Amino acid sequence: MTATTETPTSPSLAKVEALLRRPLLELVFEAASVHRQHHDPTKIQCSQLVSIKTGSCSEDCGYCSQSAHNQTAVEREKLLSVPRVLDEARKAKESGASRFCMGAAWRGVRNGKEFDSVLEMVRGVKDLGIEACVTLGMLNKEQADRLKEAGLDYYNHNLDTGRSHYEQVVTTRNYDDRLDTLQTVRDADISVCCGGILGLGESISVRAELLLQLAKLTPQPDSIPVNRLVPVPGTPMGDLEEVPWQEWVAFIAATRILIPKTVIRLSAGRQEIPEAAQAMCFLAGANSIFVGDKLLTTPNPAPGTDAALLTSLGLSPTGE
Ligand code: SAM
Ligand code: DTB
Ligand code: SF4
Repeated sequence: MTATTETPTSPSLAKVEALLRRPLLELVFEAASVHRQHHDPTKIQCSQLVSIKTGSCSEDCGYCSQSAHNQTAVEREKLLSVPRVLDEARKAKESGASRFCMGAAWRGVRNGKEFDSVLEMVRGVKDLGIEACVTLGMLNKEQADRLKEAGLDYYNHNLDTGRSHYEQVVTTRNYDDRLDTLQTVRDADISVCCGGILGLGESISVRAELLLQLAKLTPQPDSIPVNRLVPVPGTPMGDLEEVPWQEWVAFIAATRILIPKTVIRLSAGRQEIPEAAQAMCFLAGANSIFVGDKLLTTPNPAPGTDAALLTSLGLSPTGE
């Protein structure tokens, strides 16, 4: 094989873009077939999020309610206490979540009391018998090793968009910073959760770049959250045009075809699309959601509404 030979995991950018532009139902049909070869199509993995440290982040991400560069209604809060977080984790487990994800509005991890508390939170979540995930920004090898030692299962660190569009979204870090952190996480033998956001003013070609980048990560991400921008007043991206749900479905379907084994999370933005559109996302290969009525700072569908939706579609949470 030559270096230019295509493999199922490294098509050309043009091929990925063509996939995203295929007639939607054709694309979904193929994705649904691939999905069934690798996953139980009746199961949905449910993760619950909590913001353990909210607001006043030094990064300038144009979509984010928590950046100190953006004037939003989000009030800054210091790191939540360990007992408070573990109480939330207990409730999440009781309501059926199999993973508890803790997010901090940090540029990166700094050694000290706060990181020690996060390690204690990870240990506490693991003691409850559910999976633990954190998203803390950049981190170094020693910090990744300490998280692994505490029992961390997943580290979430998103690429957000294609490389060529990155500077339009954030300027206080670059794409390679993100890739370096992902490598550090992988080297520590922690599962990688890495995805992006649709609706940051990107073209279909930029979406293809993101997807190709995700497909090229070695190994491919264990989990891929696909967010649809939740527009936040006071952010530079707060009044961008909404992404039609059909494009969310197409991105999920193309992800399923190119990265067959990953778990695809229908993430932020679910509340804003019709339930029938969510059903199509599940058909196209999405097999994970965030549950609980709040994401980090923005609303998510109510637990009762989600439970009814899953039941009506013949889906059930993994572990049931
Ligand atoms: N500070 C850490 C970082 O950026 O990696 C962790 C927290 S950050 C809020 C986690 C992810 O949430 C971001 O990478 C982004 O993909 C997603 N996110 C943040 N604000 C969003 C919004 N308004 N709509 C959709 N996704 C959003
Ligand atoms: C991810 O990809 N989506 C989650 C999680 N990883 C941390 C965050 C969504 C945030 C949505 C905006 C908010 O609630 O502030
Ligand atoms: Fe900070 Fe993360 Fe928000 Fe960017 S996305 S401003 S790094 S909290």
